[in-house]
Amino acid sequence: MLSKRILTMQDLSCVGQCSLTVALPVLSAYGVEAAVLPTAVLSNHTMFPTWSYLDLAPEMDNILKGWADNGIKFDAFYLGYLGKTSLMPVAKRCFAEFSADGAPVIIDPAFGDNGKLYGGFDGEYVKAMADLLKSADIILPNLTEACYITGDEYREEYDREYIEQVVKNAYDLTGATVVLTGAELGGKIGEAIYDGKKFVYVFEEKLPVRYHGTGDIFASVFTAVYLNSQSLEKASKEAGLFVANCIRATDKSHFYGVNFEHVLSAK
Ligand code: PXL
Repeated sequence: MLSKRILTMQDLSCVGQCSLTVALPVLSAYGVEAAVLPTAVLSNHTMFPTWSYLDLAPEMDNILKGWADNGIKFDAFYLGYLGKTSLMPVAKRCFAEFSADGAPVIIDPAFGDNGKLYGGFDGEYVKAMADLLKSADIILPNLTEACYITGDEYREEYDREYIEQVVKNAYDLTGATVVLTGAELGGKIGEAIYDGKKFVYVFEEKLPVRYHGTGDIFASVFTAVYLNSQSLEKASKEAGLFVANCIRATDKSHFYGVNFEHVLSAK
C-alpha cells in the first residue's frame, strides 16, 4: 500500500511535547510518511521561562539542494512553528519546487494563544505569517492567531456572529479554507470550518483544563486524517476527540504537554 509522504516544517523542541516530537509519532501512527524540515532546535519550548535557540535557516539551501538532486517530492505540506520570518521564503520554495500533483498546503500559524504572542514573536512575524497563509489551502488558527492576522479585537466572551466575522475576515485575507480551533460556543469547544461558502461546526465536550501543545496534536491528527479522507469535518472530529482524550489522560499541571502517548498507544 502506498502511503502519502508529507513534509512537516516546524521546530524541534528537545523537551516539552510539541511541534516535531508530537508530529512525528502522530503522523506515523496514522499511516502517513513524515519527512521533516526542522526550522530550529530549542532546548525546550518557549512556555518555559528560558530556552536555547539554534536557527537552522543557514542549512536550508543545502537540504533543499539535496532534495532537488534526488528528485524528491511531497504529497502534502504541514507547517507549524517556524520561529523566524527568514523561514517563510524557504516554505514558499518548498511548495514551488517539491510539490507532487495536487499536494495540499496546511498551515498552523502557531504563534500565539490566550490573546498573546508566544515569546520571541512580534508584529513583523505576524505580518510575514499572514502573507505565507496566502499560499495555504487550509489554515488552522486558534482565535488569538486569527485576530492577530485579521486585526479583529480578541475577545474572551463572544457569540457565533463574532466567530463567523473573524473567520470570514481570515478567509478573505488568505483565500484558504479556515479551520478555527478552540471555538467555545454553547458550552462546548470545537472548530468553525469555512470554505468561502458555508460554515460547518464540529464540537467536543469542553474540559475544565487547558494544556500546552494540544494545538500541535490537533494539527497533526487533522493533517493525517484529512490526507487519507479528504474530509475537513472527519479530520476535525477525529482530531478534536483525540485531543480531548489526551487531556482526559493527563493529570499534571506544568509546562509539559499532554499524555498523548497513552492515547496513541491505545489507538
Ligand atoms: O506548541 C507550539 C509551539 C511550538 N514550538 C515552540 C513553542 C510553541 C509554543 O509555545 O514554544 C518552540
